[in-house]
Amino acid sequence: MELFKSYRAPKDSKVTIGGTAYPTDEWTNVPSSIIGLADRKPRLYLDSNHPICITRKLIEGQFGAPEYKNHQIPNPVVSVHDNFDVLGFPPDHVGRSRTDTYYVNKDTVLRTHTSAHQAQHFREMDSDGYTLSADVYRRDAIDRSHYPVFHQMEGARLWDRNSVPQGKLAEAIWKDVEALPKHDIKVEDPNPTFHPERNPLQSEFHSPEEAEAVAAHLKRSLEGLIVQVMSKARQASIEAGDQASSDSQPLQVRWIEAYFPFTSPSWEIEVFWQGDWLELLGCGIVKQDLLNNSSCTSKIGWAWGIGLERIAMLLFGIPDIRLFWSQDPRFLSQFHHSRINHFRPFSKYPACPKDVAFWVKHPAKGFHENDVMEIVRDVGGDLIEDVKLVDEFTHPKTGRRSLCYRIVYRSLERTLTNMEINELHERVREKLEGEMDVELR
Ligand code: FA5
Ligand code: MG
Repeated sequence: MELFKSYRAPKDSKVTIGGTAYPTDEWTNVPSSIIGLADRKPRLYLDSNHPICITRKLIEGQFGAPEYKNHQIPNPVVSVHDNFDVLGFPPDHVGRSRTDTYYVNKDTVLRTHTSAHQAQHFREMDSDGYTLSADVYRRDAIDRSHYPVFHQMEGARLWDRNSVPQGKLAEAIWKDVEALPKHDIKVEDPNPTFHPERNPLQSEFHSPEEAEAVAAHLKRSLEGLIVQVMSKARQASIEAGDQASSDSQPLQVRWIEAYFPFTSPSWEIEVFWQGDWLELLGCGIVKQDLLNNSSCTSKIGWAWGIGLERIAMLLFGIPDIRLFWSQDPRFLSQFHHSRINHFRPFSKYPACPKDVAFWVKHPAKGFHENDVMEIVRDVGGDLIEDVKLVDEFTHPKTGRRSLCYRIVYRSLERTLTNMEINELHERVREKLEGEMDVELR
């Protein structure tokens, strides 16, 4: 894997993504490394022998015709309006900040989620439901399950009040719930379907019975998917002769309450994986305002957004999200369309942790951890496995804050030399000092 080159578009210039040139301005913060990934062909989710594509097709199989239409949307450049405004993100929502989102310019971003296409698809929908898959972009933490470019699939299912006799909507939805396949895994779900403060019913628009029915359909549909994923993953690990994992405890799955500006109530599903809870998806009952503004006034329904890498990691036993971008034949040659098999690690090369500590010079000016992440990623690219805050203190006299980050360098493909790690680390240090308001210690 090639090292990311650090580059920021100069003001009054243009940036080209997918062959289209966009004017830049003081909002622009898309580095060329990210544009390189956006332009990679074939796109991972359209490359039939790639685990991301195999995963997409598996999920599409669970949410397929005729009930659902399956779409893919290759161009990642969307308006701020579609990514945030239409979905009801408040003006001060953190998701909008330049520390979290890649801006092409003031009005245009690399989509941060597939929900950016919801309103348009509601407007144009000619089936009961749809899925749409795409690459999405976020300035985010760096670890085994987070990457600045990843893939999501959005799903939605609506019911039309006008297609059933008055007052019979909940009953009609329950009929559809009953028609879904049943399963026997235990899913922890300790919370009520809605809660007045934590997870409100849209009582202005939906009766409790209607919301219960939609929620039941949403949860049963997604649990069906998880059961399918778990059984395929298990079978793959048995075929690989991985006795430890095939004998092991059943995967633990739980529902937790969540918040999204465009659904209420909302939830997330987590599974216990590699010793920790891993979030797979977010979902909820679509805000009626959004439907009303998208020519769906008489409809009610649910939506979800799944992280495809997270599902693929479970399915194929892939331990590190960076692997999906590997061009190494030892990775790519292991996967074949419509086959779920367990990943055979080619080798675990040694990790090299290095710390960097600094004073934040003017805390009031705003310090954001994602800027640290971006600088580290810019210098080290896929040679960075993990970045974590390991120490933090405030000087008792001066009141200054000191932070220490541990950067774990590790290649997925070879052993790194001390010299090259030292060189990378030195460049990280220089860039932190040059570009952020910090003083190295
Ligand atoms: C969303 O993006 C919502 N749009 C999901 C949604 C859709 C909610 C429709 C309601 C209705 P969230 O930020 O939680 O939610 O991301 C969804 C999933 O993307 C996560 O559960 C996770 O599986 C995956 N994900 C998020 N960030 C990353 C990342 N940096 N790397 C890899 N996967 C990620
Ligand atoms: Mg989430």
